[in-house]
Amino acid sequence: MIDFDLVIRGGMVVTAAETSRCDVGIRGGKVAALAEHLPNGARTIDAGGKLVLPGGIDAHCHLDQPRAQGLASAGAVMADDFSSGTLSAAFGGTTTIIPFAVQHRGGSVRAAVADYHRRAAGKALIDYGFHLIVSDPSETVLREELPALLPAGYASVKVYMTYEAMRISDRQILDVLDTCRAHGALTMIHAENYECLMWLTEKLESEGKTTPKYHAVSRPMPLEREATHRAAMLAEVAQARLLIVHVSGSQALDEIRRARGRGAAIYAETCPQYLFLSEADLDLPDFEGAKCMCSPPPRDSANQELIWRGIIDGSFDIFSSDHAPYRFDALGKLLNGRIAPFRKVANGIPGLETRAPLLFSEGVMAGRISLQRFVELNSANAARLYGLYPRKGTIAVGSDADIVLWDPERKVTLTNAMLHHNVDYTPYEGRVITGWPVTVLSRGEVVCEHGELTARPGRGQFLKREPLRQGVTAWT
Ligand code: DUC
Ligand code: ZN
Ligand code: ZN
Repeated sequence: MIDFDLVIRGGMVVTAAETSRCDVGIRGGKVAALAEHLPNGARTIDAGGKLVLPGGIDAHCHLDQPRAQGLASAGAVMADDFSSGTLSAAFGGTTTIIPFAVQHRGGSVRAAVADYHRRAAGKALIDYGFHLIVSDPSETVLREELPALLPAGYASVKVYMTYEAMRISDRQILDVLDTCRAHGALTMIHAENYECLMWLTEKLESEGKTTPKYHAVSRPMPLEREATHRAAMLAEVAQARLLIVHVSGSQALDEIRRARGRGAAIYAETCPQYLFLSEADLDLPDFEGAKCMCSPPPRDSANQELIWRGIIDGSFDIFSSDHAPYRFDALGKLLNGRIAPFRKVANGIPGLETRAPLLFSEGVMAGRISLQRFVELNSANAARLYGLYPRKGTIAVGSDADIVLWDPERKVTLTNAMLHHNVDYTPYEGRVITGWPVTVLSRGEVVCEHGELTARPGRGQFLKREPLRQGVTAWT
């Protein structure tokens, strides 16, 4: 007879493959048994009426990145570190995060990784990995640092086509793609045409059009479309896999579909802001529009519908928050005052805790997507693409017991007061959603339950992520 530390009894267990009513037995932090009826464990949780889901994976979020100019932050301070960020993620049903270790120009990637380990250690409540942001792909980075880091647990690299201090040239993107391909790592790209958006920004400024709503005007869909097309072309030339992050609308998605039609291994991510916010939100009075400023910007309702279509039809692989925690205060969005031109306002919105509940409510409960598709987008695909599967992203014997008991009927009015991040607003204030994570387990330990923190902050572990097997270049 197996002794279980914990048994989850009588819930509806959902994975990306199937839904079945069964008990889950947990031992040593791992799923040890799945069966119609298991004996009680040291503790037994009644999951009657609940969904038993794999913990969410937020594969794109920013935490504790230092202040710097020429970035999305425009010099503002990030309000969330690994304590508040992982607390907030957990209360929203997310049990793994993959934020970034950022190489600044002239700096070393290895040193950036060491720095972010220090930032996370002793603070994270849940498990975490790091993507590498490469802003300076020097010979040392390409020939020494990345070849050492990519196989050592950091199997993904993000590059930028925009932001003065981050962007790299097409030729440099090819170098990164080629290096990632050689080591089975995935390249991620921020696709917006920098020259074009700067030209538009300067033109708008010369006309005195500088309020937050013009942020969207300065970054229209065609410049995201062009950059997406160019990024896909570069991946085809390098014969490498590429993930386009934060896709905001139909024209970029069309480019991705076209590239896939040619056989290119292009993956796509979108975020809640492109489903639930629009450019009209940037025009809120009293500079409140700055709260919804992110890049690429939210689009119109027609694009929201087309992003939903991509969620429904399988075009999107990943659903992330792009959590970028800037408060609506003098160190955050208001760093340069309430009359600051949009280019001096930090880009990004908070969303670690609301990401999965929003997708569940408006996706599953609104009848747009199945539970299987929800699990794919919420966790399984991120685990597969970023080298964590099947340790994370599913409920199977041998997997980490990262499990969320989800009440599908619970009605919740989102307010910033109920959230656990350190940002002083949520763009979703007052939105009523259906379904909420009530009990969250990380490696078999209940970390929060019915709104209470039940585990020790700092227990989160660094996750070494596996590169893709050599020779496998296409779809997972
Ligand atoms: N855009 C980014 O590229 N990063 C962080 C937030 C944002 O809006
Ligand atoms: Zn980005
Ligand atoms: Zn981002």
